[in-house]
Amino acid sequence: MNKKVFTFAVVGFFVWGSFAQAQMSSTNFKIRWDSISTGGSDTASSASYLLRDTAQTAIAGSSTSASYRLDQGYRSGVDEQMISFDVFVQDLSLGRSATALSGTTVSVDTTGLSINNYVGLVQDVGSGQVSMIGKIQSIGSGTVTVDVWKHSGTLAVVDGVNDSLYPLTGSAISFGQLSSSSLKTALIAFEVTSANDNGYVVQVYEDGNLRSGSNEISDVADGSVSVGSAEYGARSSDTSLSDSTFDTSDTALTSAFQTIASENTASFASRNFLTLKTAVDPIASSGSYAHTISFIASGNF
Ligand SMILES: [Ca+2]
Ligand SMILES: [Ca+2]
Ligand SMILES: [Ca+2]
Repeated sequence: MNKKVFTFAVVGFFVWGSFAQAQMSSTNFKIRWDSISTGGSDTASSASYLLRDTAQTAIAGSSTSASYRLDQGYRSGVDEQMISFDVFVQDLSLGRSATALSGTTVSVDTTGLSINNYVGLVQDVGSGQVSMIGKIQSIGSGTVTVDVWKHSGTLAVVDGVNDSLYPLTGSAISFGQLSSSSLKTALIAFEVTSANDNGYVVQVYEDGNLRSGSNEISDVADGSVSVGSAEYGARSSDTSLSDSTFDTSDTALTSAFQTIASENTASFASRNFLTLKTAVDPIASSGSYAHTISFIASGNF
């Protein structure tokens, strides 16, 4: 049986802005504008522009003391953040067996885990796996509790057999050795906060096929990366994509931008993940296969 060594480099693009001042938020909600305008529009837009205009309130402007600054009036002083984007990569070397799941609490070895780490919980690791991601809110004795699970419509079930929790704290993915009798998977998660009224889109592209010299692992073409076939592709947790097939099929990564997640409204801490899948056949050439995947988040205007 041929064994193949695969390594991947994954590069995330980060877009940052400063947070708005005039807002109230908690863990569960954010009020983006919390005063009443005397006129204007929240959502004036054309094909190219978005404008939040207002007729000014009677008492408006800025006043300061030694310790405080007060900006009065509807949207006064707002330095609006438009979009933030973070990418979280599964560290395959730090997986640990998950033995039970109750709501958002997983029974697991907590060694090396920290509050605010993003984690992936994977039921039945391999070709039929069911995955979900969350952000650790608390750590107990042999348990971690996440804020909320994001999945692709199916909640993972943990029976303690072949179920694992992985920190999403990697920067590159190393699948290790592949064989024609199994396939390997890896999660790349991302979180977007977008103030755009029309939401955002996340796209992916590759710098070329998964390759070792002149040898390549074929892009999946039949909608499913299968054990024993030399195929490589990915599936998104976003199940309602209108302009790609990542929501319904294992889909090839290409050098063109392809949509893997989107929202059509302003979104706060919106999460999704891509599941990479790779398999080899018995006659594939041995080697160290690699490529680079890039992600970009853009606002919809
Ligand atoms: Ca299981
Ligand atoms: Ca490709
Ligand atoms: Ca196939």
